[in-house]
Amino acid sequence: MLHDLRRWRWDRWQELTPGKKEQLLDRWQDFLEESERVEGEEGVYSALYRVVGHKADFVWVHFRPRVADLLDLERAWERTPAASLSQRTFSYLSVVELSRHSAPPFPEGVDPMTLPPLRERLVPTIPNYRWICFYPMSKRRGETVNWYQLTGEERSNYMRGHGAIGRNWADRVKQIVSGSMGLDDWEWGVSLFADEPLWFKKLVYEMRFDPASALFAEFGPFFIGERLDQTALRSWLR
Ligand code: 76R
Repeated sequence: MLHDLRRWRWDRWQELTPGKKEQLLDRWQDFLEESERVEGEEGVYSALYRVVGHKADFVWVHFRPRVADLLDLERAWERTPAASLSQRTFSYLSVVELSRHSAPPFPEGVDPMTLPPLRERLVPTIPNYRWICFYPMSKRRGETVNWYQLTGEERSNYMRGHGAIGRNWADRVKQIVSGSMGLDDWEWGVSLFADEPLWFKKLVYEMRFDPASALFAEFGPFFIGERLDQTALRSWLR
């Protein structure tokens, strides 16, 4: 999973002739269509969101089966005219995973890819919601508390509380859990999807009081974006 956050050079965009703008938009729409999904290929999904605030103007969220696929995709994007008007401000690499603390625990010795509900979590599509909230996080290794010195059972107990809050929100907010130890600067990427951005605020507030977060969570920068399909992309740039 790659979160690719970019700033858009509105100043340079304004300077383009209408013809050049059209050409750039057509190519961008094609790229969006080609990367969103590939017929018959599992695990190949992308989505584009416009991002609020100074940290970025838009984010690409890409799911691909292999890291090399992400590299190819980055180069393919760089060959589009839109790429030269965009500058990367942040990116994040992580891998979609089944938490060992999922409920119910998945059966030992069974390939999770053979069980539909687990397979769905491991090879997710992009949830069909209007808004995304993305931030990276780690579990604390502090002077007094250290997540990595707890037993598996203690960690599972903490995560049960987390899961209970999460499940109360599951009809409104969908989380894709992705791990990034050894891949990027934090330990997880948190990708939340919902139709109302205020729900992110309410959910994350509630979780701040839950011991799994209150005692152990450390957070990176937060990004909030609104989905851009091909039509919305066009009107956003108009
Ligand atoms: O019960 C289950 O099968 C899934 C329960 C579940 C797990 C195991 C779950 C549900 N999460 C799990 C794991 Mn989550 N989650 C976060 C954050 O801001 C904060 O305080 C923390 C950031 C949010 C907002 C959130 C939301 N979750 C994890 C893990 C991995 C831990 C590990 O493996 O050690 C992290 C880092 C993490 C962080 N969580 C849910 C949600 C929501 C909304 C749900 C329920 C909805 C859903 O399943 O999509």
